[in-house]
Amino acid sequence: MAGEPQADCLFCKIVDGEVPATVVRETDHTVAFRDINPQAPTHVLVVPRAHWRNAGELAAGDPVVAAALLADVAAVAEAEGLVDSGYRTVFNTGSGAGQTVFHVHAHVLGGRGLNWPPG
Ligand code: IU
Repeated sequence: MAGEPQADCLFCKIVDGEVPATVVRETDHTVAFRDINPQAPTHVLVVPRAHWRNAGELAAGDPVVAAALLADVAAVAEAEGLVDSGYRTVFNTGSGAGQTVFHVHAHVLGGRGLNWPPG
């Protein structure tokens, strides 16, 4: 069921501390940790503690947590010193767009020039 922990979900396990990660920020609603395969000098993932498959399902199912997650993206960017240089926030949605972990996560990327359009 949406919002419930999923036994086979990697990010549920990171939220629970069952799988280690380099956590940079935690709130009641969210956890932020460094991506294991960074695509930029700073690459942090921000996830809700609750399991939702993608950003749309989170926003529809729990808009308070969706808003908290976006606020945490800004807080991570501030803490990582990315505000002046700029940063990118990405939600890959669906395998065709590169989503590989089906627990919604915001990628926060910065610390280098970022081209547009993305690949
Ligand atoms: P995606 O948008 O679902 O493709 O992003 C999943 C990310 O999770 C991806 O950038 C991976 O490098 C990252 N990741 C991780 O940080 N730790 C892990 O143990 C695994 C994947 I597996």
